Amino acid sequence: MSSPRTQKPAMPGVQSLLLLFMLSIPSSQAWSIDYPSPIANLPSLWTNNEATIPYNTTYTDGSTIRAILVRQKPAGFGPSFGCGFICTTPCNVFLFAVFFMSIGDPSNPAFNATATPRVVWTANRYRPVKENASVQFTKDGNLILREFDGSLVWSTNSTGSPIVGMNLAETGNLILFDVMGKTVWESFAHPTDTLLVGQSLWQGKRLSSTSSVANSTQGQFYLTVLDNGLYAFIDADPPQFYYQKTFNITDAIVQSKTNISSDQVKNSTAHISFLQGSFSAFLRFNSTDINLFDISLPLPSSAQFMSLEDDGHLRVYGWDGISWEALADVLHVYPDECAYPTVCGEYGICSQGQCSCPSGNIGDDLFHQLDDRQPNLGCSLETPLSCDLIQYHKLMALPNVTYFNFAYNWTTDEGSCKEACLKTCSCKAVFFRHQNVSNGSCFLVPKVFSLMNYQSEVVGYNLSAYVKVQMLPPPSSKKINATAYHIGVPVLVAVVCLLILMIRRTIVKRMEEDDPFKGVAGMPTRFSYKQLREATNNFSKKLGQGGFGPVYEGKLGNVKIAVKCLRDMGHGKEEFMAEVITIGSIHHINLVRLIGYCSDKFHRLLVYEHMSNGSLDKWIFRKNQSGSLSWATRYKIILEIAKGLAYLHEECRQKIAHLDIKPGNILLDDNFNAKISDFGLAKLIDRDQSHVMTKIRGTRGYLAPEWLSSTITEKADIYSFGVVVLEIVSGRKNLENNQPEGSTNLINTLQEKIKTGQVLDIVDNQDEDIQLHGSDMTEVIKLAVWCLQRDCGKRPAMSQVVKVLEGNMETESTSSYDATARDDIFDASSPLSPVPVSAR
Ligand SMILES: *[C@@H]1O[C@H](CO)[C@@H](O)[C@H](O)[C@H]1NC(C)=O
Ligand SMILES: *[C@@H]1O[C@H](CO)[C@@H](O)[C@H](O)[C@H]1NC(C)=O
Ligand SMILES: *[C@@H]1O[C@H](CO)[C@@H](O)[C@H](O)[C@H]1NC(C)=O
Ligand SMILES: *[C@@H]1O[C@H](CO)[C@@H](O)[C@H](O)[C@H]1NC(C)=O
Ligand SMILES: *[C@@H]1O[C@H](CO)[C@@H](O)[C@H](O)[C@H]1NC(C)=O
Ligand SMILES: *[C@@H]1O[C@H](CO)[C@@H](O)[C@H](O)[C@H]1NC(C)=O
Ligand SMILES: *[C@@H]1O[C@H](CO)[C@@H](O)[C@H](O)[C@H]1NC(C)=O
Ligand SMILES: *[C@@H]1O[C@H](CO)[C@@H](O)[C@H](O)[C@H]1NC(C)=O
Ligand SMILES: *[C@@H]1O[C@H](CO)[C@@H](O)[C@H](O)[C@H]1NC(C)=O
Ligand SMILES: *[C@@H]1O[C@H](CO)[C@@H](O)[C@H](O)[C@H]1NC(C)=O
Ligand SMILES: *[C@@H]1O[C@H](CO)[C@@H](O)[C@H](O)[C@H]1NC(C)=O
Ligand SMILES: CC(=O)N[C@H]1CO[C@H](CO)[C@@H](O)[C@@H]1O
Repeated sequence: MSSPRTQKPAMPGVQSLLLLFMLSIPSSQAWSIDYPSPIANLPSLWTNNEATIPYNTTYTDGSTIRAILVRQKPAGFGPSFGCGFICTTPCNVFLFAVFFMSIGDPSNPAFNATATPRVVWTANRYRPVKENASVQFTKDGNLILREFDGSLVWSTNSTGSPIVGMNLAETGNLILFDVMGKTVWESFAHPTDTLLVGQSLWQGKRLSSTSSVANSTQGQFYLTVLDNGLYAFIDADPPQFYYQKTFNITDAIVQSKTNISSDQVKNSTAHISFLQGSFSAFLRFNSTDINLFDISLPLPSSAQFMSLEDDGHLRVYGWDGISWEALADVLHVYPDECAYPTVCGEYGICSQGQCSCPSGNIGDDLFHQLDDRQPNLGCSLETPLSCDLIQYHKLMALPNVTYFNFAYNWTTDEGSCKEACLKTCSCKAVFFRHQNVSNGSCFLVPKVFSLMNYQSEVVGYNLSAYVKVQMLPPPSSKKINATAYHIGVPVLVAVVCLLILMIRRTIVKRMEEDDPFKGVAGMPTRFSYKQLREATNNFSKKLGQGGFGPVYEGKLGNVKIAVKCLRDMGHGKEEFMAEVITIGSIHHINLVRLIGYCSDKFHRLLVYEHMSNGSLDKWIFRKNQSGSLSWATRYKIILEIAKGLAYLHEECRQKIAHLDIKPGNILLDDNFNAKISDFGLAKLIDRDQSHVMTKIRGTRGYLAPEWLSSTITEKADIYSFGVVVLEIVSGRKNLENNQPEGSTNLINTLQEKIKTGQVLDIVDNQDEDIQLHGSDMTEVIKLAVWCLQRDCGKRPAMSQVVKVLEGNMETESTSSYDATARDDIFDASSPLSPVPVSAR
């Protein structure tokens, strides 16, 4: 069946004729679908699923609507309004909304499924709901949205006269009305990011952009009516406006030929209305509106809406019969397109639509682009501003640069203006607009959005712009020089000696700064932060998130590297260097090699060799069998971990306890050789002067029992090694991430199996290797149990473990398998309030 709505009218005249024709047909005859009525009466409950809301349609882009009210327009004559639940792909969360939609029978080829619905009002933009959420129109006359579990998400909270019905008006306004038909609540009074024709924005209310096209959450822009004008702001602390159109109330009163006292003006409220062909501001007093200004808009030929978008533009869209077309950009920001706060990102300078980063005389390297391929994402300071180093803040002049708007409130001279910024840590940039030779207006900016290029001849004023940058303290001994003047001669001799010492130290230090290991073979190389940023392509590919900070993949020449960015560094540079020397001097085939490091005022990074097969946990906890490791490989990995640990514990010049042995810290190279990573870092991070561990460190599930009470030694690693061995053999985690308190962990399970003599039950029983290697597995489990002894004195040394694994020694026969599960050190009753720093 072909229906008239498939025809596209050639001329507007024909269209209106057709419209009349269509409207004269009873809808039940023209369409086979029963659309919901635009009016609902009390009481009603709708649950968000297809069974209870039968009018559902899925569009080509995957968005789905479930409408509870529909204000119908015949297909082909502009979109209809719907009210109900709507989702976009992948459709796991819904908004309760009013939307424009194309209607029709989805199974009918004439229905245009590519015409995606457009949301114009949302109840729950902050908190989308799931399938089976409900919307209820209650007896006391409220509209309430509840999540599927019954929790309250949103309510109209209307009070006053009891409500009897709900109507979706022709304008798209969702209305709750009382028995007299009077409006008690309306969606038009609570706009989100969109205004419809006939809708107003009242003084004090905001029209807020969405975060992005795909994310309905409130974004950073808002349009608002204040008592003196219409403003558009970008949210910051404090918000900065980028558009302003002030009211001339005196003039408006004169124009309106009314007699209003200044008292009445104070009592009045301003609003701006989206009308047919204009965006007009009014002052309302005593239920009369007087016109303040009009911004003219294209006259509507079909449906229109106005939306504050995620780029800060306020645009009008019109329906052209097939899709929405942008008709007007309502805010005429001065001087041009560049005057929007995010057009070039933070610190980006916009010039005729092109973005660049500030560069000045102080040095060319003070800013870098966040993404070389997307200059409009903005720029970031090479060295972040630090309030602790405020004495090294400098202002970098930006010639021919201006800002999108100014809220000047201070007249002074340029020097005082700059000084005020330098003295205030929160000031990030300063603009000075020259008025006469000596004076001008000063504007301090606490957060720098996009900047823009300008020509003073064009804008008609002269401006000086500066952005604040961070310089680094120079390594010098000036302070001592200065004090020497004020001290007597005898003291002077001492001071001179001291000075010589200091200078020597400084020279030595400067050499160290350069590269303490320069020319020492096998020692880690020093890199600059910039080099590593480039090597990692601006830290774009994250390999993982370790307990000490994130790890990124990088490339030095053709060699792949892994760069670990250490965070929470409580230490000074010298301690860091000392530890880097220690770690860098350790070489063993089963330890991940440290290639280099970076240390400056703000960054501590370590550069390691790249291990192509990633960490062991990805291999042993695989759910599917494909790609799982053979028994031979697993055995080899266990032996290699043991060798690496034996080296750290017994063969290094300085004994090193790892303190976070777990599969995530065992890395595999392309031949599945195992290497231990992160060794030496526990000490680096939080051992204080007295060499006592200040926090529980390590990972839940791998912690030895003595963490609660006694001194921590390398024996804690042996316990963790025991856990890792069990995990490798069983293919199971000792403690699952979200395992509830008190449920059985792997060690407890093992203890029970030992009692019944069925140790091999813990081995993944789908594993075919078990038939072939059962006795080897039993031996390895026995070894693990030896390592898991509660009494750390009873655990073997790592060298003994290696001997057992190489077949040169027997596992010491423990009288009982006294393995112990130490989940209880995380009990709430525990006196230590442990913070497992790297728990994942
Ligand atoms: C359906 O809409 C799309 C764009 O939204 C348009 O390209 C297409 O021509 C329309 N189809 C019909 C039959 O109107
Ligand atoms: C929604 O509720 C219906 C009826 O109670 C139930 O059959 C369905 O499984 C629920 N859907 C979800 C996703 O919970
Ligand atoms: C309605 O009232 C509840 C509880 O008093 C409150 O949490 C909620 O923010 C209110 N909702 C609106 C839209 O004002
Ligand atoms: C939506 O944006 C908000 C705020 O910008 C953000 O917190 C949230 O994670 C985003 N949601 C999605 C699904 O991207
Ligand atoms: C308001 O308009 C009148 C006449 O157009 C003008 O004289 C006056 O300066 C204006 N006031 C403001 C505050 O702009
Ligand atoms: C306006 O009102 C004042 C008193 O409020 C009165 O003196 C004056 O004559 C009135 N003017 C006109 C034009 O009505
Ligand atoms: C201001 O408005 C309030 C209520 O809206 C009214 O009671 C009051 O008399 C008004 N004042 C003036 C000066 O109009
Ligand atoms: C408000 O308007 C009404 C009728 O338009 C009028 O009778 C009344 O005097 C007005 N009040 C004020 C304070 O202007
Ligand atoms: C100028 O405005 C800023 C922020 O609004 C405020 O902190 C500052 O005190 C003002 N300065 C003067 C001189 O009013
Ligand atoms: C500059 O302007 C300020 C006021 O804006 C005034 O006080 C001062 O005298 C002027 N200086 C000169 C040199 O004109
Ligand atoms: C600034 O603009 C002027 C012309 O308006 C030009 O002569 C000058 O070279 C520009 N300065 C810089 C640093 O671009
Ligand atoms: C109008 C519409 O498409 N209704 C559908 C809603 O979902 C049910 C169940 O999937 C369908 O049977 C209806 O045809």
